[in-house]
Amino acid sequence: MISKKVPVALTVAGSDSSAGAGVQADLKTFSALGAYGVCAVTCVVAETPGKVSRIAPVSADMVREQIEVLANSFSIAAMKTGLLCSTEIVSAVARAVVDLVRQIPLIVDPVMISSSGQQLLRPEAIDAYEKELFPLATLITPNLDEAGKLLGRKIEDRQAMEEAAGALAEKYGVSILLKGGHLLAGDQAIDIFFADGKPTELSARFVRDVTTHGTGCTYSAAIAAGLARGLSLEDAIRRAKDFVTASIAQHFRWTSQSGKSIDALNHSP
Ligand code: PXL
Repeated sequence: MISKKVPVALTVAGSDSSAGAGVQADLKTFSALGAYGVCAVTCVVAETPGKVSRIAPVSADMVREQIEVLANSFSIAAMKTGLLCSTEIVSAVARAVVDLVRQIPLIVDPVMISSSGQQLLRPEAIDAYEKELFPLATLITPNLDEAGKLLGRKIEDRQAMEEAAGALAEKYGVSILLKGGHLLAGDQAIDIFFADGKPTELSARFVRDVTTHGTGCTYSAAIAAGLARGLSLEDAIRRAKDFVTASIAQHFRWTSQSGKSIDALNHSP
């Protein structure tokens, strides 16, 4: 037995059958970064990289019970949410974590659409996010599409990113990590971390010609792992960005039955 106390991190997210995103990505990331991962599954997604076939939600009561039994037993050091699927599940998660967030940091990754363009979150659930879950978050990690949806405008350049991150931080009263991803031109993947009234730019080499999914899941899980290990929020974000960049750069690649290429993140880069 290893007597060292390993911090426990909780993910509340969907199951991705192809294991690049969702709880599978989160648990692998937690392990790679020295945290013991536990999970509450919100929905089961039948998919392969690039194609979501079907999404089946778990009952909101079952989601609540998973969180409750875990929180009653483990000493959870950090938690994150990923795909929450429906209004009922967003509300159930908010109710289940409302007392926990007094002591445990919560990263909310507001997953709405898959990288392949498939709607993952029911659009009417955005309201419950805004009213019930965002106020409980330590950090919200939208990509440009999600931030655009929350603000009702397109975010098309670096300046607009900074303004959007500030507007979201003001609107929800929490820190924001706005992920620029591939949408900005150039050879850098730029994110804006907006906290305490000021923006900080994080940049990493943009890895080209890789079509992986689950980078957002992996990023927020890596941040949660860093917080679980006692890092400050900014240090956790910086290390998480390095981890995601390495996971993409060292991706796996196979050829599918139909001759197409399949890429997946490497969660142990
Ligand atoms: O990458 C977004 C995402 C999040 N969570 C689950 C998913 C996906 C993408 O397909 O399946 C469970």
